[in-house]
Amino acid sequence: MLRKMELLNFTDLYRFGNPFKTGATLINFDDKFHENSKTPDFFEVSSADKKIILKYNLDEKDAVYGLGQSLGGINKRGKKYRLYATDDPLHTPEKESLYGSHPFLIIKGKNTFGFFIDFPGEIVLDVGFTQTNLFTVEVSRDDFDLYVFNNADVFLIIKEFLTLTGTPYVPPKWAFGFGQSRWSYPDEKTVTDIADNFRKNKIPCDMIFLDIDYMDNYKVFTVDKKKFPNFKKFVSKMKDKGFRLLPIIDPGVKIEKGYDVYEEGLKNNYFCKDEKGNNFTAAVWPGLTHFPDFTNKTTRRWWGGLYKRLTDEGIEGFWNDMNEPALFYTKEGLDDLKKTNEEVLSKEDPGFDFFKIKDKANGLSNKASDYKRMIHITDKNEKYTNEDIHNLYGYHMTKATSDAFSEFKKNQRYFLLSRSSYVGLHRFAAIWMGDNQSWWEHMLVHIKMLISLNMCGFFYTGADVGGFGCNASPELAIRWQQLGAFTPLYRNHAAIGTRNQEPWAFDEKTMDITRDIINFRYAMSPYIYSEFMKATIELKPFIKPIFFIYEDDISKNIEDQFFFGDSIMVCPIYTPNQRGRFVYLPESKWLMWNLKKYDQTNLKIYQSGSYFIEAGIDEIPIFIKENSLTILTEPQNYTNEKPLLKLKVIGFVTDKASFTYFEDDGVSYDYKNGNYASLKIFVEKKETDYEIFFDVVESKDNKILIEEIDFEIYDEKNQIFIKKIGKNNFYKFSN
Ligand code: MIG
Repeated sequence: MLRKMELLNFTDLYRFGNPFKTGATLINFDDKFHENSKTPDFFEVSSADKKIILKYNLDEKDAVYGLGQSLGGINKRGKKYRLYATDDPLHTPEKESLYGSHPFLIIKGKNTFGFFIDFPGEIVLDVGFTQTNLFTVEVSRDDFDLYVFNNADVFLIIKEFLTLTGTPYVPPKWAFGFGQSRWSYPDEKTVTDIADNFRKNKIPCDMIFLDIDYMDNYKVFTVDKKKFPNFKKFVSKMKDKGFRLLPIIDPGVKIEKGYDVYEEGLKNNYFCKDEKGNNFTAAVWPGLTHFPDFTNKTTRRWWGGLYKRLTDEGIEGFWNDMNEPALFYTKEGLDDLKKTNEEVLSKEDPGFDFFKIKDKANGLSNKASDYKRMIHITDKNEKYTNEDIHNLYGYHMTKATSDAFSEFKKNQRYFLLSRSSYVGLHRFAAIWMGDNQSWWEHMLVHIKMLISLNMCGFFYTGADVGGFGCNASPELAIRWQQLGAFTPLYRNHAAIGTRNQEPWAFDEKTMDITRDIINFRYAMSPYIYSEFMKATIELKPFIKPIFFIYEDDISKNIEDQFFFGDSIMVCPIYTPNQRGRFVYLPESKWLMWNLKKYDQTNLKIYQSGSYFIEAGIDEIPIFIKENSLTILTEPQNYTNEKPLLKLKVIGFVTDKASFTYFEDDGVSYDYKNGNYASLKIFVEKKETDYEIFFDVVESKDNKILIEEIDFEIYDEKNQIFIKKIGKNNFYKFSN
């Protein structure tokens, strides 16, 4: 059965059957349907044993954007995708699934429109892979909501999608600083050394991540007393030095008599069941575990409450890992392997038959038949197999975390990453991009995923800088640090057994260059924070591809340059042994900054066109857009070390430009009620010089603290206009 209704500004909702309520959208649309609609606009619909297939004929020139966390290009054409949350530790190009499911897409071309399929099970999309011009979407059940966004403007489509699904998550201000991670920094001594190395080497850093080895035997919500004899004291000591410690949390609860989390879960029936009604059991890091049934509200409340054990010790954020959920193996899987391969296993020398078993043994992880056996029981006592609602496990786990935070940390922002996600999670947490490798190819994947994720509401995101798996070379580490400086979540992370990749892990020169990069990141902090807040208020992605802004034929092809905020276009170098790269400069004129140090400006005007831009290993080409401004400040060891009193505005103004500097406490949600200050800076070109004026808006608790601004404004002839303006002048034109 298909029903239809119109909503918001230009959205049509088509309801197939009786969908599971995922929580992705904020509004409950149960009433106002027209009965029995015809088929949805744009798509041809067919069905085959409980599946629904949507078909769309692509025009030669159509581009398809979206799908958030997925491989392939920003233009998704020419590949197949399977939305089914998967812990895949090797992101090679042919892979179809990663950790999250974000079924939001935009087709731009002959017809331009967007659509979102709200469905928590498997969706397979063939975007012109099997047949060049045929786009098919196969939804594995005939119960789902299809939202069609009817508009020709991509930004309006995204805004409508975010109006429907919610405003993006805003982390505390310190989360825009740098974070150092490794699997693992397992004890006090190691963490202390890392922290001291940052301060000793004068490299800014705000966050240190604790991977699984901080726990006692991987028992979730425990801290190993031998490794951290007084955790609370240690957390507070680190905070005094300007470091937040961010522990990892896994969903699997170790089966161990006497372990209170296990005992509580058992007693209260909080765990997922198997088909026989026993607690579902699978192995992950702690060995055999049970999995909380997060679809259930009571379980979520219990789980969320457990984080309090760590927040009571001073912890202000977490990363929820393994929540696809990842399963190493189950007893049933092992038995099956033994039974069906008895012949091979009993042989003393299995010969080539060994390879058959090897593949099957690998197939024990994240096995479809195990997800089918894993049972959820909702608040309304409805039963679902995990397969039915697979893509919601991480979403619900992380919802449990964030709901708890909003209870015991009232009006306080928190840091929260989740590995698995679904649309809607972007309202209350962030995701990182999972287990990439120290491969140059994965830097390009990082750029593309960053853009696609921003389209889907995941504004605050990033990949493991330096690469997670494999060993990083010094050159790769530097280039990736440069790229990472222009991603909202800026975290260096590496897997166990790989080469260390902290800034000092290579050689003196690599460390010096890395220090300059991270210093630049901190110098940019007022720009980043102001632009990020603006993005969330306007519901417009913080990171944007250039073809969302420029409509020319060349821009459409450029997938390796992006806008960081509205004023800066970044052209990262992501291939080895390159001392430069080709860039395309659309439409207007540009001010190039071949960035070395935050306080060394050596800028040059470029006309629009294609160029090879030279860039040494310590340089990264960025371009300031014509008639726009950026702002910098002095870097600090960590966010809010000192009050921010001075700004420097660097601008390229041939007519007029403005920038809104945003200031609030950086930790509460007061900004939502207008409790923040902003300083709007205007620069206008006159005959011989520039006119500069301001608009100050202040609130009850937030005044503009800036005392002085240095202006460095360039005109089209590369002439520099310099001026210093003191606080008193800010108020001249303000109300
Ligand atoms: O099976 O906790 O993506 O960031 O370091 C691997 C160990 C489990 C996967 C995460 C990664 C983390 C790692 N985890």
